[in-house]
Amino acid sequence: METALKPKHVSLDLGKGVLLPSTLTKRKLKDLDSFFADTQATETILNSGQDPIIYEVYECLQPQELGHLNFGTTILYPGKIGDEFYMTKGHFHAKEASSEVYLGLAGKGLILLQSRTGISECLEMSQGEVIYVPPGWGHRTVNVGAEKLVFFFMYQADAGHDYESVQEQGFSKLVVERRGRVEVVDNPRFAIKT
Ligand code: S6P
Ligand code: ZN
Repeated sequence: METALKPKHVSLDLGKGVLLPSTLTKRKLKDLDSFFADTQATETILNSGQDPIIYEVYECLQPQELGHLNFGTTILYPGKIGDEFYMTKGHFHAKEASSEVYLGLAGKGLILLQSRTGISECLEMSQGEVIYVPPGWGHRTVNVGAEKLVFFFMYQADAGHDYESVQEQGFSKLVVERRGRVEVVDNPRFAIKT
């Protein structure tokens, strides 16, 4: 067995979700402009000169090889674009056989899960909730609360990310606010490709 990679130690602020040392990626609205259903609302915000941060990802990345695990945290800000809550882009893992674990640390959220054939699930994410994402399920997290949604994740380092299939038509469900309530509704833009 190869032992060239030394064990690592990083520190996690459980409340804030800040993981150090790590690689930080910030996703702003401009990075997600074709992901929110209300493209008009997105355009209006961007044209007004604003580009709000939607989420931040702190990652401890290993070599992209079988046997290693990537892990980190995501901090998803509260807010809406039109009536749709702030969310991550969402992805399938390029290596279909790979899985992932999420652990809620703070805030109130949902995780949308979807198979390639369009079967969908929606699970709650909050402090102490552990979600197992089995192989083959696309996943997107949504902040439905007023505070930051913070969660920890861990997945196979060779999993890869497929964003293209999600970017084109989104997930089959949208998480929106209607009459002051959180609702999970059908995405009119979505159709299973045959
Ligand atoms: C990676 C894992 C998370 C997400 C992060 C941002 O497999 O699921 O680290 O990357 O929550 O979401 P997204 O969809 O922009 O990668
Ligand atoms: Zn993932």
